[in-house]
Formats: sequence, C-alpha cells, structure tokens
Amino acid sequence: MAEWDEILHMRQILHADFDAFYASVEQREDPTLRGKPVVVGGRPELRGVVASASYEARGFGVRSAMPMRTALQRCPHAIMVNADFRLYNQVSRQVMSIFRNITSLVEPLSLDEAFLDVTDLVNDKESATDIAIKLKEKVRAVLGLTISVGVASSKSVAKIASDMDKPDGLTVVACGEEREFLAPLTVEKLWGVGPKTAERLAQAGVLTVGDLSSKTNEWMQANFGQVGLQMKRLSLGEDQSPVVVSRERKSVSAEMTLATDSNDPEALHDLVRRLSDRVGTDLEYRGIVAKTVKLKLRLADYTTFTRQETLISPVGSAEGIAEAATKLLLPELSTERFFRLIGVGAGGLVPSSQAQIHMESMTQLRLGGFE
Ligand code: DCP
Ligand code: MG
Ligand code: MG
Repeated sequence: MAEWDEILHMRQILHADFDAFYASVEQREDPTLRGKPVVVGGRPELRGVVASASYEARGFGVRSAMPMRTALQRCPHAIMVNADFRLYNQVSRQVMSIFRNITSLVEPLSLDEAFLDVTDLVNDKESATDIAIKLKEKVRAVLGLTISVGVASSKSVAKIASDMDKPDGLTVVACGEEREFLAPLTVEKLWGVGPKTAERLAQAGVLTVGDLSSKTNEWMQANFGQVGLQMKRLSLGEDQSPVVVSRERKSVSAEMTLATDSNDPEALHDLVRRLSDRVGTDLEYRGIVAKTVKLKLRLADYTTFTRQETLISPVGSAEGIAEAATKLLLPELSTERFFRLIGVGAGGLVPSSQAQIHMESMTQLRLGGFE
C-alpha cells in the first residue's frame, strides 16, 4: 500500500542551470572570446571579485567570488570582461519563457536557474529524461547557450544533480536511488549546509551525506535543532517541497563578504554599486519597484547594523538602488571603520504597473489642487 502511495505521488522535477552564465553570454556575444579563459567581474585594483568564470578559466583554478587579483595570478592570460546585467537579464527572461513553453510549473531560483515540475507531462512515450534532453536542445538552438539539467523526484535532489556533470550535463536520479546518489557527496552539497555547519559536522566525523544520514534524529536535533532534522531528511532524499510558480517575496537583497576587511571608500562604493546592480536587475526581472532601500553593514568585529531610507518615488532600476544605497553608505565611512560585509536590499515592493498608477493619481491630485 505504502509503495503504491509513493508511486502515485512520485514527482518528476527538473532543475536547469546555465553553465558559466555571465561568461558564456559574453563568449556568445564576442566570438573571439570562445574557447578562452574569460572572467566577468570587478576590476582587480578596486578589489573586484569574479562573478563568473568560463570553464576554460576554471581549468586554472579560477572560481566565482574569488578576488579578481587572485584569479589573474592563477590565470594571467584570462580575459576580463565587465558585467552587462541588462543583457543577462534579457537572456534570463528568454530562458524562463522557453521553460514556460514546456510547463507553466516553473519556479525561477535566480537569473540563471529554475525548477520545472514535469510530472503531468510524463507518459509512455516521453520520460522526464526525454523532456530534459528536449529542453537542452531548445535552449542551445534558440539562445546559443548550454544548460545543465538534473532530473529527480524532488527539488533538492534535482538541484544537486544538475551540478554533477557541468558543463552541458544531464544527470538523472531514478526514483528509489536518491540515497545511493547522495551518500558519497560532501555534506556541503545539501541545501542549507554552509561552510560553518560543514565544519561542525566534520568535527563529529560527519563528512559525507551518507555519514549524515546514519546519524539519529535525536543526535541531529540535539546538535542542530530543527535545522538538523531537516538536514537529515534531505540526506535521505526526502523533500516534499513543491515547485512554487510565483513566489511573493517581500524583499530582494544581495550581500557579500569582502575578501579582506576594508575601510577603502572606493572599494566599498564599488561593492555597493555591484550589489545594487544585482538587486536592481532582479527587480526589473520581476517587474517590481521598491519603496525602501536598505544597507546592511558588518564591521570587522562582527557588529552588524542596517540603515534604510524610504523613497518619495519607488525605484526599480540598478541606478536608482545604487543612488539610494550610496547615500546611506557615505555617512558610515571612516578610516577607523573596517567593513567585513555589505548588503543592499530593497523592500516595500509593489508591481511597477501599480506604482505608475499610484504616481499618475498623485499627479492628478496635484493638478486638481491647482484648479
Ligand atoms: N554570480 C555572481 N556572484 C557569485 C555567484 C554567481 O555574480 N558569487 C552570478 C554570475 C553567474 C550567475 O550569477 O554567472 C549564475 O551563478 P551560478 O552559481 O549558476 O554560476 P555560473 O552559471 O557562472 O556557473 P555554473 O556553470 O557553475 O553554474
Ligand atoms: Mg549557472
Ligand atoms: Mg545558478
């Protein structure tokens, strides 16, 4: 009986993610960059970091979030390209629409990746794997870019699977084989297990997902609380979370820890600008505008605080966010103050269409006042 229940509820989830997204888009735009180590990110003299590295650059040990300076030490002939967020945003919208042509059950996770629930599309003639192959071909034909796809019975396993065989990969985890698939992987592959948690687990001799799955619920709860129980479920491949089509997010934010604590106004401004770019493109992509802009700051001693401003007219662009965030940053700068982390956030989100109506009606009111 239980087995039938499982089969009846068996879902087929795809996770699709662009390979070296920013770098691949740049290689597509400029054929002279193809086959070469390309890094997209901020300038080394401004303490820039790598946002995306082409697979050629990764061969030299270059990775995302690495200081650009380090990247150029490892790969001196790497070609540096400035990020073109507007273009990435446009490509993102295009790929999401390809996904939505396959199923309306699409949950974007970031600009370059999404979950698709294809359970209802699968039949005797077409498996989830067939759909994944079709999807990869379509993206290549229409956009000239490659994605890697994971196919599994849950979101968490599908996401791990898509990352297994990059670039241009396809990894299928058959129903019932989740545990075997996950067991040899390092615990950090699990959703929500960051470096700190991984270190604590390692101290207890838990290195792989298999190690974690053999810990008792009691042990997990005693050491990690509710999160521990969740980790244990994920380690067994148990994840019932549904593909959520439109997530109502109350805020959009991006933050980054600096490579080394900094009091350098230029580097800090540069970081705020880059974070604002990410937040702004996210807003544009969702067709929303923000009424408040927040700046999160963490000092070298881990003191963390936020500053925020409510704007007279909502902003929905990278420039608008950057302007407000920079204004918030200025009074916080001083030579004695070393920053460890900076975050930029947007809150009070409303659809841009609504914001326009709101502004129009304000104009009308004002006009009315003159009569
Ligand atoms: N990104 C960023 N800073 C990071 C991580 C990512 O700006 N620390 C941006 C650039 C990436 C894009 O987000 O191109 C997508 O992130 P991914 O983690 O999917 O990385 P890539 O697509 O670049 O590479 P992969 O092939 O590993 O997916
Ligand atoms: Mg990617
Ligand atoms: Mg991604």
